[in-house]
Amino acid sequence: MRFSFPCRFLLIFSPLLLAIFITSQSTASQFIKCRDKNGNDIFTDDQQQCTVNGKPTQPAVELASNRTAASLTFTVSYKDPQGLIKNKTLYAENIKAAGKAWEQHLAGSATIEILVQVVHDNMGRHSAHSKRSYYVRTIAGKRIYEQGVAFEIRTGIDPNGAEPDLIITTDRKALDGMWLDEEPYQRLKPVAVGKIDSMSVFIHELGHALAFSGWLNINTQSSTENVNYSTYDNNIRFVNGNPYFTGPFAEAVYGGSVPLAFKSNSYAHIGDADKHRGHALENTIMNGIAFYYSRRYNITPLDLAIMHDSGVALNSSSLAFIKRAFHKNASVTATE
Ligand SMILES: [Ca+2]
Ligand SMILES: [Zn+2]
Repeated sequence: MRFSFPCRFLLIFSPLLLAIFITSQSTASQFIKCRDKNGNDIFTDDQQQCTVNGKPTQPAVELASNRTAASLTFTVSYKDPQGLIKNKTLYAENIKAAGKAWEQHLAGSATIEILVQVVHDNMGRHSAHSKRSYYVRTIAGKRIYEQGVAFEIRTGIDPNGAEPDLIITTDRKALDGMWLDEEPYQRLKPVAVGKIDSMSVFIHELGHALAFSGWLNINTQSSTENVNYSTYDNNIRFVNGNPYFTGPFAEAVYGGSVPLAFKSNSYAHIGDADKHRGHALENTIMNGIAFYYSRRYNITPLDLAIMHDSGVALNSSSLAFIKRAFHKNASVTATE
């Protein structure tokens, strides 16, 4: 691992570093799976269809994931009026390769439409989110929503048709700071000095669209409306004002509640730069501590455990991979 600058400098002053760590949020749509008045399972954004005589019908049984290896197709389109992405074919190939990196851990099948938009604020920022999120259940008055990309993969349902499922946002400075891998499936070429590895960026960003996203206000420790929560939010507890991920698989891998970013980044990241430098958390693809120049990051069991706890459908071999990483004292009885 090599740094161009002392890492503290990078962390605080490099917009490229901060860039990847900022995530935008999906829309909490009102799509609901319910039973209609004839008792048929339907999937609708029309609340009336889920109401009989003014009372909500019973929610339908949730669709189970089959745990076999996922079969995913990714399409990439661009909104880049100034033509700042020079090699669109290679850029798309990198995004698809990042999708495949997740695919090997997932179960289900879907075609995911990705829109890359280049904005002109020049913040040196990559971000990504599912365009929509879908209702899954209500727990103790909290309405829980799943990221749209995870929903489509898990269920095979495509409720939003031609609309993009996943939005990646970038800008000129972010593009300049990224080294685009010419062989993204192999990931063997040396990453340019002073640049951030494209595959690490895209795998990280797709992780936000799959699970690492939500609507918590870190100060009030609840969602803005105090009603809508993501499946990720639903696993978060605060201790002395700091957010921790408390899903059973994540805790089993880490050996306790997993600290999330607080000061250095959005809480949709693992670890905080203030406290977890040099820590194992720093190696996760979803870490909020630092992405160092010229370094490749990979999906770790902790990243996957958080995905699993957030309801993303992982396949059997990925679950086995997580379990092999369980802390030696961990005992998990949570359902898979
Ligand atoms: Ca779709
Ligand atoms: Zn991020």
